[in-house]
Amino acid sequence: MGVVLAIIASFVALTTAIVCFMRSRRKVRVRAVQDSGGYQMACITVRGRYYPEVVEVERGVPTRLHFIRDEDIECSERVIFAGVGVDRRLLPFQQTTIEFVPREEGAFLFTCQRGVYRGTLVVKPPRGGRHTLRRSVTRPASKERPEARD
Ligand SMILES: [Cu+2]
Repeated sequence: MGVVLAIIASFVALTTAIVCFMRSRRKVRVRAVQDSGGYQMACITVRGRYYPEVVEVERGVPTRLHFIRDEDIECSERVIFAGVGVDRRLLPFQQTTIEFVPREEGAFLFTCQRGVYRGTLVVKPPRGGRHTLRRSVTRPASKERPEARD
């Protein structure tokens, strides 16, 4: 009986450990928001890592990423967006704004100079573009035949 309880207890402990580990590995993802100047913007805190780690932006929209470097360890001195052609110095305990226009869709890694801190810039299709076009094409057809699936 004691052995069975011990097995159950260790199973529960192991499951809890796995769940905690998975949770800690889960990446925090945000979508850039529109600022008053017509830019899409997101704030990224730099302290031991990038937070959030995944930033979604829309292709073709001028972008401002505000990096708030909340530390002075050498590791996070630069942020490099290899796919976007951005390499910038981040001053300690200050906000550095990086501006660019994402031209290509896809996922682009951004890292510190040694690749220890890693984030992902996800460039998505413009919201008004492709979707609107697709909808305007399918709408008249589905009106004629309401039972048709699109
Ligand atoms: Cu580093």
